[in-house]
Amino acid sequence: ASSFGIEEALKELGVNETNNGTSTGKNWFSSGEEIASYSPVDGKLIGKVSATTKEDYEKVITTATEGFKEWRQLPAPQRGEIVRKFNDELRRLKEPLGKLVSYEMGKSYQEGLGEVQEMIDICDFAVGLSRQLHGLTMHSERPGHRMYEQYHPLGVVGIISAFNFPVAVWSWNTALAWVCGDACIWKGSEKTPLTSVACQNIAARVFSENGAPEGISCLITGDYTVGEMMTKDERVPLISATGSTRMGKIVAKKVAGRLGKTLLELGGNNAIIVTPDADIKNTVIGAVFGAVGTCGQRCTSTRRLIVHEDVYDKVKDAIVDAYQQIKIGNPLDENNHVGPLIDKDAVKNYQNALDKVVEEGGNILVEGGVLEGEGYESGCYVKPAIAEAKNEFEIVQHETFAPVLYLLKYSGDLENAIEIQNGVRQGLSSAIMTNNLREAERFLSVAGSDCGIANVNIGTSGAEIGGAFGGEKETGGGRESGSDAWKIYMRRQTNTINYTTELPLAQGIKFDL
Ligand code: UN1
Repeated sequence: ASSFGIEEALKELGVNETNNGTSTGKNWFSSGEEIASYSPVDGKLIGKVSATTKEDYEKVITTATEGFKEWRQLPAPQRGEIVRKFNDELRRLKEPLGKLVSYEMGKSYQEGLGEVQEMIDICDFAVGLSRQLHGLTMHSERPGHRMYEQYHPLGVVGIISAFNFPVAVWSWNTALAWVCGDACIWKGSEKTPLTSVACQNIAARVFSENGAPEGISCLITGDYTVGEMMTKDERVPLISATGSTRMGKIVAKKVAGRLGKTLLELGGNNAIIVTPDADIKNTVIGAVFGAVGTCGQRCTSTRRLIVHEDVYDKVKDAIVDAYQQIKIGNPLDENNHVGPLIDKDAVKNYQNALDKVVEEGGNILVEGGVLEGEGYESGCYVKPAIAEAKNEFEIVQHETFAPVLYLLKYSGDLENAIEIQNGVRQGLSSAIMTNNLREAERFLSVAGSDCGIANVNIGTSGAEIGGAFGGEKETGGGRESGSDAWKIYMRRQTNTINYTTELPLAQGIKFDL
């Protein structure tokens, strides 16, 4: 891997033997057992981190809570200025960080860079936002009264993120939460601990150089038991969690039990509808990138292609043909389109899905399989596969985090396609390929897609940061990133001020003493 500059990248990012959870400023050390990070690219050990113990966590939450009290006093535009400086560092370190993402997670280097670009973009967004944390003013029903609302910082935000976007999802949350005046505690995935350490190093350096209080950016490391320390902790008013629906249900219950807030970003089962009026060339690009990009491990990955019978064979042939061009291999090599799955468990899930779809009566169109031999030593490289299937198959109803695409046929009216598209428990992303305005508008209408994201003539993945990101149903209902997603990181307060010498009651109530 050294030929791709990994060693240099690690060095530049300050990732070394002793990579421990820290808080901004002080160089703390987690003291729990060691977690080793192996690259799915070549199976080699990249480094180790220590897990956060209960005692470590207590230190982190206390410092974050104290730090918050100071941070919230800093005017929001000044907090924005520190985020701007953090972003300067991201721009400077884009290549090494993108490389580490690629090496530790396995996505292509291009996608690693793209992920860091999302961090840069959300920070830019947050800097502007730091001057736009607006509330409304209302007209009071009483004379001589003024009524308005304001947004105050919320407190300590707990962020639980997944391996597949090991850095961007953190920044979607932190960049906004920081300008909103919150302190953040991040538990990244135990499958990608070193990218977390790299990000935390950058944040810690920028925060302490700019005189920010200790504890505004904290990193805790370990498995779900470490996440639980936050979900059950009343000192953490908001938990933002990205991951499986199974995880989300556990987190939601725990946090709701103490009436805390959650922002949940869970599984998807995203489909593209291809109508008789679709542009086939663009459909192929959108569908293939959506299905095989990031080796099918985006929550927005295209899992289902719902194709009208009139164009079914044409679309099928074009997609199958495109799959023959896909190059699978070391994701740091820019000639390859698809890298490895994250680990061998993911490979098992992938194989299980392919077995299952055949068992249920599906027809394999593009054969899958685990690659072996030179360059594939990690055992995590698989062939993207396509199966003709039915929407009601259990495996099709399930999100398999792997490059398995299900081809589904519809006939007659678009309504039938929309019914199939909505006929799953998840509701994250969706798309339609059509040049027919009526079809496009019906897909976006109240009777159309039930997802949080609905696109026309682009695929299901690769959302821009400017929009609110998230989905309905079992996807969890949360929205993060752009639009007004910032509001969840603040508490809203309604203020009514009486500047008269009387005290009139609302609703005209008389109360004479
Ligand atoms: C995720 O997979 O958790 O829309 C996030 C996309 C990316 C983000 C995916 N911008 O595909």
